[in-house]
Amino acid sequence: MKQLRPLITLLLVTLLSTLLVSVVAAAPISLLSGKTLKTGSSPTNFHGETNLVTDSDLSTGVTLQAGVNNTSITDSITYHFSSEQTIDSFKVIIDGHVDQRFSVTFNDVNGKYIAGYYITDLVGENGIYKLPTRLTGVGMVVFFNNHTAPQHVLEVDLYVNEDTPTDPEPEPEPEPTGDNALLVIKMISGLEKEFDLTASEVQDFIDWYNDRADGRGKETYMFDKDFNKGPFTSRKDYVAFSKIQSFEVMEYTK
Ligand SMILES: [Ca+2]
Repeated sequence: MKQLRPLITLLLVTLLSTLLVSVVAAAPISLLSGKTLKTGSSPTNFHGETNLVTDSDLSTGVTLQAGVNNTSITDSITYHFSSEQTIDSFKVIIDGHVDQRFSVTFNDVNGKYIAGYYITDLVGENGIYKLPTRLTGVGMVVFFNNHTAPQHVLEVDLYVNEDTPTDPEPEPEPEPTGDNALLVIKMISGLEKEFDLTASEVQDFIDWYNDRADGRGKETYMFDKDFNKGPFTSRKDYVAFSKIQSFEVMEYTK
């Protein structure tokens, strides 16, 4: 049993990650819920309307006759969108469905065929079928009974995954991320001072500046220049807060 524990832990971790991923993954948005769909013999010949297949009630539905080429037979349900849609999955729940043929066809706004699927060719889960590929530019959907006997359709729907990420909050103050940065300080006198610094040195300066702006810290900031020292052991440059007009940080990676 002892040897099993790491395996069980691994399984638990995997399960938890899967759960987390499904929670984080965007929820599909229903495109047909509550909509009124048209019933008829074809996508252009209608006999009536129904909202019994979009009422989220599994005790209500519409019976579609066996699909035939006859304008008086109701064997399909159609919905026209007023604008182009993107579809990732669909729902078809048929009373007592086992493997009877039933198709879902997607056309564009002009009625041109985009793609069509038999629900028996897709793997469904609780009546939801994921499309093999995302469909775009969909203007119309047709649910059709391809079986040789009537089928009672309880619910249909189309879904698009909400996966447009929201814009991240802009950083209140950009933090230096490059390895090195050129800090250019413009003094009130018009003089510009340039310092070639590491990211953490720039951060030190920004921290000092922000503190100083809040009335904390020293009036002057000291830069220890380790470049262009010449004959001197060190060169220090002092910058007074009250003399700074503005400063700019230009990051670069060496
Ligand atoms: Ca229903």
